[in-house]
Amino acid sequence: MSANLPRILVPGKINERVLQRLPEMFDIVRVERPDANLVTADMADIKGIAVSGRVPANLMDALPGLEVIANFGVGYDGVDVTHASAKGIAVTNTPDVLSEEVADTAIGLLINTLRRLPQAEEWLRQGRWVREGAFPLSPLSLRGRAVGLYGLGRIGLAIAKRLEAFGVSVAYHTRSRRDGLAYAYHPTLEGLAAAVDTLVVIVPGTDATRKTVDARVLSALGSNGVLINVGRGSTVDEEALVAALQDGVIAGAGLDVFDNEPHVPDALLALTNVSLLPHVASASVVTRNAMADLVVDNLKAWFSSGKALTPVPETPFERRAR
Ligand code: NAP
Ligand code: 8YV
Repeated sequence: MSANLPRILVPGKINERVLQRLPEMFDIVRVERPDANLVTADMADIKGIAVSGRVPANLMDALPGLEVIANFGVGYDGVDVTHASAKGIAVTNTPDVLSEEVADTAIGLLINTLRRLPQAEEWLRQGRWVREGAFPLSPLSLRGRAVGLYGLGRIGLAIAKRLEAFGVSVAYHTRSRRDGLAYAYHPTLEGLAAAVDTLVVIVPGTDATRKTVDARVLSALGSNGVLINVGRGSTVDEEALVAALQDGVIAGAGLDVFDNEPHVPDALLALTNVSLLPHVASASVVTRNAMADLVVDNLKAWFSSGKALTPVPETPFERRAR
C-alpha cells in the first residue's frame, strides 16, 4: 500500500485497462466478488469502487469511507443506486463513448436475425453449399419494414439514424416525447408494437421497464414481427417470448442480452428463428478501452476536482471535505 493514495476496491473481474490505469492515482484492493462478507477490517479506508457487475447495498454499508462507485458500462442496473443516493455516494457510468458501437451491433443483429447470415456462413463452413447447393432463401427481410424503438436516448437515436439510411420507417416509445424529431411518437409500448413489425429494445433495466415486453406486446407486434433486444434482458418476459416464437405469434428475435446472464434458457437455444449474442454490443477493444478510460477518469476527477465527469442523474453529488 502506498501512503496517501486513495484506495479503490475492484470486486470481481474488470477490463484490464482499468487495472492498468488505476495506479496513476490510486491503490487497488481486489476481492473475488462483490460480497460484503469479503470485506476485512483493513478495508475501512476504501474510498471508491470500480466495478463491472454488481454493487449491492450491503457492500456499500461494509465500507464506511466509500464516496464514489465508478461503473464500467452505461447501464448501472447492477448498482443499488437508490441506496447509494440515500447514503450520498456518487455513482458514475460510461455514457456516449459506446453509443455508436452499440448502435452498429444492433443493426448487425437485426440483419443477422432477418437474413440468417450466421446460419448461411455455417452452411458454407459445413460444406453444404458444395453438397446441397444454395442456402435457403430467408423468409424475412429488412425491406419494407417499420421499425419501432423502445427507448430513444443516446443509443436509440444512434440506431434510428442508421435505420433512416436503410430506408425503413422509424417510430418510438419513451415516457417523454423528444422535440425536433420526425419519428412518430407512441405514448404506449403496446401502441408502438401494434404500429410496427420490428421492435428494437434499448431502454435501461429498471423496475419500470421490467418484463414490459410481455405477451400482449408480442401479440401486438404480430406474426411478421421481429424483436431485437440490446438493452437489458430484464425488460423482456423471456417465457412469453419463447412461447411467442414457438407458436408463430412473432416471426423471430435477435438478443444480445438475457435475464440471467450468462445463462440462456434451453428453450431459446433450441429455436431456429433466433439470433443470439453473448452481450457483445460494446465489445470491441477500442470501445471497451474508451469505457475503461472513463471509469478511471471519473475516479480521478472525483478525487482531484471534487466533481465526477459523468455522474448518473440519481447522484448529482460533489465531493465534500471528508
Ligand atoms: P439513455 O440515453 O439514458 O436512454 C434511455 C432511453 O430509454 C430514453 O429514451 C428514455 O426516455 C427511455 N426510457 C427509460 N425508461 C423508460 C421507461 N420506463 N419507459 C419508456 N422509455 C424509457 O441510455 P442509453 O445510453 O441510450 O443506454 C440505454 C441502455 O442500453 C443502457 O441503460 C443499458 O442498459 C443498455 N446498453 C446495453 C449494451 C449492450 O452491451 N447490450 C450496451 C450499452 C447499453 P424517457 O426517459 O423519456 O422515458
Ligand atoms: C457492457 C453494457 O457490456 O454499457 C452497458 O450498459 O451493457 C455493456 O456496454 C457491460 O456494461 C460490461 O460489463
